[in-house]
Amino acid sequence: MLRFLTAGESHGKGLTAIIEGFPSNLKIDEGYLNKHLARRQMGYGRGGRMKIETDTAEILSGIRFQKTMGSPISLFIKNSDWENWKDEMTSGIPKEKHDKITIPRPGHADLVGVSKYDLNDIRNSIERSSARETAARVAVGSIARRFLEEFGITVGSYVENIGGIYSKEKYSEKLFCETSLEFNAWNLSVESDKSSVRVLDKNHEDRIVRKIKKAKKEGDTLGGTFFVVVSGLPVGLGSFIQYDTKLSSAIAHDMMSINAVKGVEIGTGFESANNPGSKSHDEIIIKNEVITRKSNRAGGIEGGMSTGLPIIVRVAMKPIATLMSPIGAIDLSTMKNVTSRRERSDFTAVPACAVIGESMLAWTIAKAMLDKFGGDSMNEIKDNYRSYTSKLQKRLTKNFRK
Ligand code: EPS
Repeated sequence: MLRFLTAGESHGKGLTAIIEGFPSNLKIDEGYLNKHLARRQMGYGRGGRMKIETDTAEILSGIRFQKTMGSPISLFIKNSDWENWKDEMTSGIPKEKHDKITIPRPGHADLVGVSKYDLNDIRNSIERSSARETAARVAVGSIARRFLEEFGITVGSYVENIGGIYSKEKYSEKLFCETSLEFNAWNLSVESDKSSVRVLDKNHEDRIVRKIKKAKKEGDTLGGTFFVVVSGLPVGLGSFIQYDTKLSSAIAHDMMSINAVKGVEIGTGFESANNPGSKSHDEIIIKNEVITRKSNRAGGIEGGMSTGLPIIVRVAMKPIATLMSPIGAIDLSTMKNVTSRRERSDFTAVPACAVIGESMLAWTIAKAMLDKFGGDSMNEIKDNYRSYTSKLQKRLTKNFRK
């Protein structure tokens, strides 16, 4: 069983992750993790924190001579900002007296957090609920991504809209027509990595940057939507047997676990709810002697299982809850109406969220791969994978021959 835990506060010493269940002999090094950590830090519209941090993962255990050993992998990402927070965040007794935070930000974990955990300072709720934790997830997801590469499976993303600004090009329509087995999802990221807001065309980028500049001036924040795609999959990851074995439920679960994510859609999801069946489903065809589909509106999932075509996930992120022009809240120390507190934050983090989405999708798929082809070493898993995939269509033909 593949699993991970993270620990760490936004302004504490750093973030830790422990991952268990990866097979032995997977090639990986810190450089690979750091490349993806740097991608998470990019994006026009981020706040001051990203200028302080250069996220790098230190491998503490589980990897020797750039190969996994099968033992738990532990990682550490230092918070450079800790230097400025040593007293405020000490686990001991602080030297100075600190003011408590008493005004919760609407839309953040502040109010429910202090209520639930019986806390007397909102700082204690802010720290762990901060999206800083997603740096650890990207490091974890990068190991999953490296594992998937061994099977020709790649993950990529691009931003569809920020603050309601969409491209004039209909990239998603092209995606839903994409049925080539050679399609490589990472190429989406090769393109979107070139853009300061992870979009696929310059005109779109310019319009979004203008919109973010306006939001900054007004002290406001912006959300948006992005696509995460994974390609090169075998047929039959996940299963239709139980509610919690469907790959689609695992994807929705893992995507919804990302801070500020409020919606997830697979394939043409909500649009298909408006269309008749004849315009929603993908005709089954045989192309170059291989069973495939004429289109991919299902977004690579039928019956909760992978069809082998790219899995297409669309994710909605709400605007960041910390506003420079605050909205109404209450002060818990007086129980009076006030405007909410300012705290350093991002104006938009949709581009970063797309990279986090890639990392979580890589994790979901790696887990499903290990469920299906599980073994203790890479060689064992590769043998299982080859034995299943090489005979799949032959078995189908034999089973149904009249
Ligand atoms: C983040 C670090 C945080 C925020 C952001 C994400 O740093 P700080 O709170 O010191 O500015 O920039 O977190 C949030 C938007 C949030 O609401 O918690 C990071 O490393 O991604």
